[in-house]
Amino acid sequence: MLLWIIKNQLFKVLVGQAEAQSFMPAQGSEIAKSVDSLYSFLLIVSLIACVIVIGGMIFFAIKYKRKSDNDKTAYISHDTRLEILWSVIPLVIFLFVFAWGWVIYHEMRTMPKDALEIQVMGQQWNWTAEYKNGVKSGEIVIPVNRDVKLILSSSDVIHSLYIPTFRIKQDAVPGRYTALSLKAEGTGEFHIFCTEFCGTSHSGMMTKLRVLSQADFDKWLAEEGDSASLPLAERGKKLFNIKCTACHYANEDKPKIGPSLQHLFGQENHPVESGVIKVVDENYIRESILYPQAQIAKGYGPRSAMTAFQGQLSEKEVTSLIEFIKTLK
Ligand code: HEC
Ligand SMILES: [Cu+2]
Repeated sequence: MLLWIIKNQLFKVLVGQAEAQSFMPAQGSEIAKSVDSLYSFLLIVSLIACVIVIGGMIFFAIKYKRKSDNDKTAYISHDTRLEILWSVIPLVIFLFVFAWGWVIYHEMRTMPKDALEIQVMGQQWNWTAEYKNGVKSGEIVIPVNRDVKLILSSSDVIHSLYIPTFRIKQDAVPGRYTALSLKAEGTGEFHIFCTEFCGTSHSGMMTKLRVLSQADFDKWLAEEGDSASLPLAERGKKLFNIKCTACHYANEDKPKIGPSLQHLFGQENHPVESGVIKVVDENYIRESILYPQAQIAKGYGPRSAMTAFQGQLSEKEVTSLIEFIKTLK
C-alpha cells in the first residue's frame, strides 16, 4: 500500500499531473484494470530490485574501498548460498509474473459469444468501421456495457489498431482477419491510433472510439442506416469525414497536410506544379482524388503526399465527394 502511494506520487511529480490518480490513461474496462495492476507490480518490483542492486553496489564500493597500498582485503571468489538465493528469488518472481500475464492475456484474447461484431478495415491512412446493416463510419461507435468484437482487416499494408484507454492493440494484416474484443464500462470518446508504421501519413491515422448508451447507439445506427437516401453532397460529406479529414479540413479554409479545398471548384487559373489549370471542374477533382500524382497543387510537389484513392472508392462515392467539394464555397 505504501509503495503504491509512493509510486503514484512519484509519477505525479515526473509527469506533472497534479490531479491524475495515476500516470496511465483512464481505465475503460476490467481488462484495463488488470493490465495496470500487473504493470504496477512489475514497476514496484523493478524499483525495489533497482534500490537493492544499485544501492548495494554503492554501499559496498564505499565500505570496502581500498584505503592504502598495504590495505589487505579478504579474497572471496563466490558464495553458493547467496548465488542460489539471487537466482531462485527472481525465478519465482518471473514465473509469477508470467502466470499472471498469461491469465490476463487469455482473458483478453477469449472472444465473447454473442458479441456485437464490427468489421474494421485499415487502409492508408484511415480506419473504416462497417456494421452488419451496411453502415460505414470513420469512428468506431459502440454501445456501453456490451461485448464488442472488432474484426480487423487491411486493404494494403500492415496497420495496428490501438485503443490506449482499453489497453488493447492488434495488428490489421492484409489477406487475413484478426480480432479484438472489448467491453466499455462508461460512455465517452477515446483515442484510437495506428501503431504500425504504414507510410507517409501514418502519424495522422487516428480516429475515435465513441461509447454511447444502448439507446443512443441504436438511434445512431438507425440514422446512419438511412443515409443511403441522403442527397449526394451529404453522402459525400460523410465519406469525406471518413476518408479525407486526416489531411484536409472539411469546413475551414486552411491547409492541413493537403491544401484547403474551399473555393476550389470553379477556380480559374488554379496553380499546379506543372503550370495552371484553366478552370477547376469535376474532372480535375476526380483526377486529384483517384490519381493525385497527375496534377499536384502548387507548393506540394514534387511528389504528392496524397493517398491515391483509385480502387478504394466506387464511382458513386467519387461523385458524391465531388458534389460535396462543390459546396465548399
Ligand atoms: C494523406 C493525406 C491526404 C488524404 C487522406 C487526402 N488528401 Fe487530398 N491532398 C493531399 C495533398 C498533400 C494534396 C496536395 C498535392 C496534390 O495536389 O496531390 C492534396 C490535394 C487534393 C486536391 C487538389 C487540391 C488542389 O488545390 O489542386 C483535392 C481535390 C483533394 N486533395 C481531395 C481529396 C479528397 C476528396 C480526399 C478524400 C477522399 C483527399 N483529398 C484525401 C493530401 C491528402
Ligand atoms: Cu496505419
